[in-house]
Amino acid sequence: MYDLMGRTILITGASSGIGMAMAKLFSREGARLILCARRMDRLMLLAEELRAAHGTDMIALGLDVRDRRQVERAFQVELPQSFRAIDVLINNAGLSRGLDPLQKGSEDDWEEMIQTNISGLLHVTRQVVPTMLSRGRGDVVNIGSTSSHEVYPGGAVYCATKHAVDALTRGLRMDLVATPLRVTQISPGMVDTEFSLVRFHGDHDRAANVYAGMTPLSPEDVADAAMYALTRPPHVQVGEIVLWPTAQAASTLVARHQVLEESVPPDESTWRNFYELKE
Ligand code: NDP
Ligand code: 8X3
Repeated sequence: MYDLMGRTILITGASSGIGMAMAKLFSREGARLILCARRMDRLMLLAEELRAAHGTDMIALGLDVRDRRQVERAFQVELPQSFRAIDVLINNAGLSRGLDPLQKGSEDDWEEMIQTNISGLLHVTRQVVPTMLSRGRGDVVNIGSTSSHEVYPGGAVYCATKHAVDALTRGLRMDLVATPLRVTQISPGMVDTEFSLVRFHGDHDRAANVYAGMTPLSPEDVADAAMYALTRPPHVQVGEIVLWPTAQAASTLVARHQVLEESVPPDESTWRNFYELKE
């Protein structure tokens, strides 16, 4: 049986959504955790909760993955020796900003997505993978998206960053092929987290519309997929797990309950509506 007991798992973006659900699941399975995000207050609360529930050995690391110097300092100076033997790196920190057509898009939004979803993933990976190589073991799990493979109107830059995550995942797997390290991508469709709230810069109504009339994935569903990949025997490398909500068949095809058609006028935040009830 290959389990997570005693394995040291670093999760970026552990203060919310998918990263937080992974922290809870892995803690229950006996892992040691390094929780990273910018919002330290949230990480401290989570750490307190998991210590009380499972006695988890963990550390919270305030980290903006976009800042290369900060990431280097965190791993080379701040991280205590007892947490430096990282067994699993979960590159989860990421975001979308805006849903404007490219010709009207905000360059600040683009920069934030590119720096977080691509550069941030690279900065952390560059620090952690060499330490895995020196120990001859390790798993890297990148959180991609169905947007790693598809595009949708208004999502060009976000989708480009997730296509980049796919390229980086496959490239890293090639670069590590002669080593015991494994590289996996988990690619979910719509997941009910703070993702849409962040995309719409805190507009709750617009964010709620994204998931109206359908059942999205939960962050726990995504954590469960990562758990599957991480608990395969060492000779099995899960390349990618693509997870769709049952009511979603493509980035642009979502089945919603009829009620949405009457109550919510379609706008750019609900363009993915497919106004037919599933049989
Ligand atoms: P949330 O907004 O709930 O969580 C995002 C996490 O990323 C937060 O913990 C946030 O922490 C962290 N984060 C954002 N920017 C930075 C940064 N610069 N430095 C460090 N941490 C950062 O969204 P999700 O849980 O949904 O998103 C997690 C991942 O899943 C993302 O990569 C996203 O692209 C991907 N994804 C999401 C889907 C969805 O529909 N929700 C579907 C497919 C993929 P903090 O703000 O405290 O720094
Ligand atoms: C997030 C999935 O389709 O909302 O990566 O962009 S989607």
